[in-house]
Amino acid sequence: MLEVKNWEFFPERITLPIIDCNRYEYYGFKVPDPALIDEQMRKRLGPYLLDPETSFDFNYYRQNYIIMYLSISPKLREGWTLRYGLYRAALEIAAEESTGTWDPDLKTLLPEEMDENSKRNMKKLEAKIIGLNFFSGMAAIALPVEGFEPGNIPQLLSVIMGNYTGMTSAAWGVRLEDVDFPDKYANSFIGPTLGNVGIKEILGNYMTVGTIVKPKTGLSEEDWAKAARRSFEGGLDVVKDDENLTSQDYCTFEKRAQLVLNECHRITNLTGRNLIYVANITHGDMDEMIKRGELIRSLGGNCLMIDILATGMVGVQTIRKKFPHMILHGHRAGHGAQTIFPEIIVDGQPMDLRHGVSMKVWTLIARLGGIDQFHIGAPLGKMEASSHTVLENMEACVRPLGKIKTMRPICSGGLKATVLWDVARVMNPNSDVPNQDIICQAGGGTHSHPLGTFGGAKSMVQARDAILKGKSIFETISSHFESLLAFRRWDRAKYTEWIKTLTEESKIVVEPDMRVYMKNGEYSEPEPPHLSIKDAIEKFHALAADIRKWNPELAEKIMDN
Ligand code: CAP
Ligand code: MG
Repeated sequence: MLEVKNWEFFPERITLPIIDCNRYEYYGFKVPDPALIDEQMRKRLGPYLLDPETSFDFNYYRQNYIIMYLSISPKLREGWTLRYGLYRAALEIAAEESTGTWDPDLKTLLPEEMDENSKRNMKKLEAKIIGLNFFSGMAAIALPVEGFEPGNIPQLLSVIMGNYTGMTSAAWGVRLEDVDFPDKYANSFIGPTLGNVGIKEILGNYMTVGTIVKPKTGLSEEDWAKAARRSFEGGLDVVKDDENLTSQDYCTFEKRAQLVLNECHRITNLTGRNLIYVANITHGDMDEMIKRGELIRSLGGNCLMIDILATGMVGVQTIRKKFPHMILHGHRAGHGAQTIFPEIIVDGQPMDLRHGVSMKVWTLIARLGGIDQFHIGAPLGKMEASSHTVLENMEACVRPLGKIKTMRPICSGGLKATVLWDVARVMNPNSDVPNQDIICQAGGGTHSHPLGTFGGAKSMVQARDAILKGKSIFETISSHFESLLAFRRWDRAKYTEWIKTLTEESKIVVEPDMRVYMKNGEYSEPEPPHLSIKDAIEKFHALAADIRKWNPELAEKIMDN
């Protein structure tokens, strides 16, 4: 039997809209009533209460404090109301993450012994509870920006994802939902140096399509480079190392990089296209990471990848500083251990065990750290439970953040050509116009295509180009064999719908397109021919059975007499 102990569930779950907004207002915060605080609590935690004499101005806090928006399941003691427990937990967190500790009545130095600087600082550095919402169980805790070292992400994380996350004396579950950074603090970071705009200048102003070479482990350097070549020749803009491939004996970094970048240069010369090889320089030794970055740069590469959670932000910040002209690709492997909480149902009611850190916050951290393109999850993929979290992450890629540039969002994980129309549409929360300001990557969706890597790459590019030109799925299936096969394998429903639209007059393509993809999709050789259905069946026998099954009327006309 499921038993959930000591976890307070709050009836309301507030989800912010996908726009930059006043988070304090949208989360429904109110300055809490000081009457809720008893004398005992005031004595212990009084410094972290807002001064009731001063009127509250959110903008002042917004520009001078780092504001954490936390969901809290407070630990309650006998006789405490939920309100009291929430307020107390928030105050305990404020004390822990600023000037206090579990017994904040510190006597390290008596006031008369303390110098004027310490006295002033103690006052200035107090965190404040600026808002509570008793329906959603949330607290807005403002931490004075002076408590943070400019440009130091690990120090930032040691506070905003700090001790409080495990302080079970105050709360059982606590989740950092969002953060506001004052502009002056955000501006102390380098941020993306190319960012979304810089990447588009390299690749063009449309959806970027790419792949992760699969299988994840096992290919030799030569075979890896062969897969990369086929992917690039098929038309993909980006080919990347998988997150767990660095420099193992079976596929060393140096040899792989040399072979792949040779292919890149050859294909660029041939096609006029700019290409990106995403080289995974993740390592436990900073010197080695820098060495690998320098190798890529010396080989004419333009992109370095870091598994940001595994490596840590020291790695990201250092590489950002050392390689200002290269694209930094951020992989988020391992984020789920912090960002995903289990969904449980108690008495038919879904309950939120909110704990950890939202992916949106990690997206902001990656951006401050200097990542140019970042994995944010994908609608219709294998990783995300909801498209909404992907959109939230996208918002964090682009929301105003001082002078920090915007990051290019990467949708990846379980994608294939067949879903790109929907992905592009879902990724624009404001209208039906597809959002092409994204990178879509398909590993399995490229290399498991019935025609192999080259055909898989073609199918991705066909989808991308169709979306760009406003071409429908059915038109695309009819005019490209790679797309037809992709739908036949991965979206039977759409494929059968298409079969039903075929008539005696239809013309379709059932021959692979073997042409190397040229700049702007302009080929010198002719495209594979459009054939009548009768002729198409002769070339692609499986089509006959499909038509018999789903379009018997047509089958009767063209096959059965
Ligand atoms: C995708 C991928 C990426 C995921 C990570 C993988 O491969 O290479 O690491 O995209 O997820 O190993 O799963 P497939 P996310 O295309 O074969 O799924 O982007 O959500 O961080
Ligand atoms: Mg991967």
